[in-house]
Amino acid sequence: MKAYWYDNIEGDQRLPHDSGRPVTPTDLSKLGIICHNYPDLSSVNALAASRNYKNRDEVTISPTTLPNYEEKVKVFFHEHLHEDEEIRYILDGAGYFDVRSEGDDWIRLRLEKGDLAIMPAGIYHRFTVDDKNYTKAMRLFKDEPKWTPLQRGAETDENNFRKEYLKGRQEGT
Ligand code: KMT
Ligand code: NI
Repeated sequence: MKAYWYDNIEGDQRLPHDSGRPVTPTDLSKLGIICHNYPDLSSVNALAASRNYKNRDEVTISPTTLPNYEEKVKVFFHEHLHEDEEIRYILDGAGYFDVRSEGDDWIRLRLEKGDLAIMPAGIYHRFTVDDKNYTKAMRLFKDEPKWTPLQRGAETDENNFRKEYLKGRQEGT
């Protein structure tokens, strides 16, 4: 995993957009994000069990495996939140998760094979493949798959999961 401030330069979302300014794991933990590198599934299974995760699926994001590929790549990149914590484990390939900082700037996480990220409910984020157009990921859900993306807008700013997230970030919990 590599984390850095997004450069905010217009252009292909699949390019690195690395400003050259790094973000530390401590910065990420203040946002409620936890990252691990797990070379095999046994560690993922242990983590999922310890957090009471009951469901998972796998998605291969590539032009040959995902219908309407280009459309989906755009949709994943719309800024959104979920009302549930999400765990993503990269099984193969790589991808970028962009998350909003406290000051509402973008931080980019590059996740490669074996990288796992836990993102809190209510954090604004977006996802993209890189220029190799290949991300195979496991998506883990606490209960029923409830990972509906809620696109950012006036309504999501008032969402209770969003408010809880901001409260926790404030208190450092
Ligand atoms: C999300 O929540 O944005 C996603 O799950 C993106 C696809 S999984 C790599
Ligand atoms: Ni999401």
